[in-house]
Amino acid sequence: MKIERAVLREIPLRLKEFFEISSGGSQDRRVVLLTLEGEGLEGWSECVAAGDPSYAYETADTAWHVLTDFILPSIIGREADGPEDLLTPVGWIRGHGMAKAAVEMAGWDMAARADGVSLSKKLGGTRSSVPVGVSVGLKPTDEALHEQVAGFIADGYARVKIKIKPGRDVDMLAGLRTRFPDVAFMADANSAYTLADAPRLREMDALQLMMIEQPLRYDDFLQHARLQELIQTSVCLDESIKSEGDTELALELGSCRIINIKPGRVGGLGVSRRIHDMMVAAGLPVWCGGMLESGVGRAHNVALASLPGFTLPGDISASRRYWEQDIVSPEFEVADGEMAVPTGVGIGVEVDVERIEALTTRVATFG
Ligand code: OSB
Ligand code: MG
Repeated sequence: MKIERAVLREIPLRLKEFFEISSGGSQDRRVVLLTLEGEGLEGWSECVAAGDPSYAYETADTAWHVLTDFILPSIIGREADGPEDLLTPVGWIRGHGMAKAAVEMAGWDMAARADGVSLSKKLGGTRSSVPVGVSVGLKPTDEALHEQVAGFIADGYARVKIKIKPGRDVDMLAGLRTRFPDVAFMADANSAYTLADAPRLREMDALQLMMIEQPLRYDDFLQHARLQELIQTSVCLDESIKSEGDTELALELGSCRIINIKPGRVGGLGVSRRIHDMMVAAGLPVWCGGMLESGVGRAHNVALASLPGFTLPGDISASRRYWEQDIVSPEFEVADGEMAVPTGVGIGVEVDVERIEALTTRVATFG
């Protein structure tokens, strides 16, 4: 495959409501979209870096910088072996996986279109619909939380993830468990605890949570392994897993029993698939996380989640959970806890280019 032209755009997209997690929050998303063109084909992707470095060190601005100053100028006009090989000329760049993933993922969309197949099929997906859950941000009161959770249960989500932090944890979760005895709940701490909190985290064992996600430091493996020995609830790693090497380390140490795979966080769909394969070989489940994506990033996530090892519901919610109006059509919907995997070529949804152009706050073109 050969990239003849690349267009990077940023658009503001306002979430329906403020989304708060222990490490920060946002309502106004800065969505960075990449279009690659070549050989009569195009490919779309979304860079998932947030506006601030609270979840990861990358931001919309660092990704813009690394993409426009280093990556995009280096990949134009070269014959590449496939999506992952697109990044070979910039193999010297350390980190910046979200910026790199944008290129690789647009490359996968292009490669699927070149073959005339869906991205799901191109990746080896085996499911025509995937189980999906919803992630609920921190709320100031239990009343507000219960009301939102009740709404999502009515929408049919297969599990509900609750953001927690010290002071909004065991009692809050116990209240939910009492009110909704049969709902599949899990908790996500976004690194809000230390190993000294193990006794508190162990109290959650009584609440039948599917897992607790990233309780300890964003870059820690050893302490997570120690915690996993002290609690019954499965630990799931999110922030800590940025590569295959991290996965190997987590498996070797026993830092978790589940991994939340986000293609942006690990540097692309190729790495995502290999982490999936490693986990399947270890007999452990994975699921696809989310970064409050627009429909473009969501399409990639749904395709990835159609691989056989993604047995747990993903953070892949309906477009209308996030946006008044998505930038793809048809919008993504949830029915009976499942989301249909698009069957059209490539990402399988139509990108609303006109609306994107009208919203664009900055653009950079290469080639
Ligand atoms: O920790 O999984 C997380 C959103 C932004 C940053 C980090 C996380 C999240 C979510 C939302 O939990 C998942 C989604 O619905 O996209
Ligand atoms: Mg998380």
